[in-house]
Amino acid sequence: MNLKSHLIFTLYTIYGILLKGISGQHPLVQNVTVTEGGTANMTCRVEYNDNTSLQWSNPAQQTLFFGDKKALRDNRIELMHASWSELTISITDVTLTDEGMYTCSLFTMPVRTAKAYLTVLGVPEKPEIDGLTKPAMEGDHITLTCMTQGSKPAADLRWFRNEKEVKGAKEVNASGKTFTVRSSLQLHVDRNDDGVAYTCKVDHVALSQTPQQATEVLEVHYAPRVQIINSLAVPQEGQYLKLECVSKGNPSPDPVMWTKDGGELPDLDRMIVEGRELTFTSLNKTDNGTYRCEAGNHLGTSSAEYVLYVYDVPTTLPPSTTPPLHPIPPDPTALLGTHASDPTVTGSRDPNALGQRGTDHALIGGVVAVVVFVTLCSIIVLGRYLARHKGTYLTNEAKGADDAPDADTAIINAEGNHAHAEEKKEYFI
Ligand SMILES: *[C@@H]1O[C@H](CO)[C@@H](O)[C@H](O)[C@H]1NC(C)=O
Ligand SMILES: *[C@@H]1O[C@H](CO)[C@@H](O)[C@H](O)[C@H]1NC(C)=O
Ligand SMILES: *[C@@H]1O[C@H](CO)[C@@H](O)[C@H](O)[C@H]1NC(C)=O
Ligand SMILES: *[C@@H]1O[C@H](CO)[C@@H](O)[C@H](O)[C@H]1NC(C)=O
Ligand SMILES: *[C@@H]1O[C@H](CO)[C@@H](O)[C@H](O)[C@H]1NC(C)=O
Ligand SMILES: CC(=O)N[C@H]1CO[C@H](CO)[C@@H](O)[C@@H]1O
Repeated sequence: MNLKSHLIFTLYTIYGILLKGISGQHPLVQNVTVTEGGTANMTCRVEYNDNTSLQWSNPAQQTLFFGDKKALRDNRIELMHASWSELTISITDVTLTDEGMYTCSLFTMPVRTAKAYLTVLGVPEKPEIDGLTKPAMEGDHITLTCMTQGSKPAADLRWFRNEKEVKGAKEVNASGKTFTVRSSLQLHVDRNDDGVAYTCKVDHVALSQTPQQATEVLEVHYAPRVQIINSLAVPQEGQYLKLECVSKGNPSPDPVMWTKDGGELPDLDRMIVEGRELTFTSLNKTDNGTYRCEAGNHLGTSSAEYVLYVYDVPTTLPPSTTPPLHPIPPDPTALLGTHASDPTVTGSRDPNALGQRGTDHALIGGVVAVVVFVTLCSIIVLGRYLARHKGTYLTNEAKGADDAPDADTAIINAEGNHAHAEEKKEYFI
């Protein structure tokens, strides 16, 4: 090591000691955040100290502690640690008024200070939900309002409909140092809201573990809705049939009422009404008709109808060749059933139940009838069309006819194209 480098090294060492001395003689503090009611530890440190005293003072410039000596009479403020290098005090049961800039001073010449800001978080109060009418009526418009006071900074409110978050409208209102937060939720009440829980949760830094929340369960009153459930898809003579009148309403509907074709039930020996059920112990052809059940509460009455047609037991039937006048598409369950009549012609309201042998005749007859009917219609339509256009049809064939496979389609195409038809009229007349 030569002289020059030795000199530089020595200079750096002296410079370093000087720097350390200056910075070490400076108090160091940190900002503190504490929840209302909690304890705040205010620490002031100094790295190098020639036994100079440290002091903490509050935002009002009152001295709290001078070294280990208490200066302000306040039971909440205590000394935690006092040494030449550190002065720590604690403030218990912190209130919002304790918030502010605290100063640590080191009494050198001149005095050096450091400032620490004490932030006090306001804990939001338990939220309250307002605006609920109990019970609510179906169709009502109601506004639920959730409110929490005392939060600092302003809390966030979130709404949940049965655990699923829904959006509310938030409004923040400052009151003193804290905030009053409101969130409202507009509902158009419907029967699906009956029994639904609406929860308002408070989100806030001061509530990291246990969020505050309030829950209200909606009770919705609505008029009943009635439906009849039948135990047989294709009721046959002699069978047992149960009709159940399923009604849902709130308040729960009064006992249901059964009628047949607008009058009383005719045969109470075989037709047994028990609660919501009407049972036929043994169906008879005379039982066919329209059965109606009615249920109501103070909000209204509703009814449902069931048309019963009692089919013959298939094997005992003479064959029938009369095709149905208005065939009704078969109940899908009828296809799965084992009963013998053809499901394509036997609807649940079809008054002409057919035996196995009658089916073939009916099918053939039906096909022939359809073919004849279609042919007749074609002729009539074609005839009318030709007559209207007085023979000019041959020279001005309808556009739609060009690519049609047959006359029927051609007519349908041409008829379906009204604009063309109008054009043609102008030409021909
Ligand atoms: C304050 O300091 C004391 C003693 O060091 C410690 O027990 C306590 O947990 C501290 N409180 C906070 C809020 O830091
Ligand atoms: C600080 O004070 C203590 C006694 O309280 C004394 O022993 C010590 O030498 C002093 N230090 C300085 C650097 O003055
Ligand atoms: C302490 O808080 C004050 C006031 O809020 C702020 O100006 C300062 O930057 C903060 N200091 C630190 C180290 O966070
Ligand atoms: C605070 O709330 C009151 C009603 O509670 C309202 O009249 C007032 O306008 C609100 N103030 C602000 C600043 O929103
Ligand atoms: C159906 O009722 C009529 C008249 O009540 C009765 O004569 C007939 O035997 C009954 N049929 C069956 C299958 O019970
Ligand atoms: C009461 C009622 O609707 N009776 C009908 C039962 O079915 C026959 C046809 O088989 C009808 O003629 C009845 O009117």
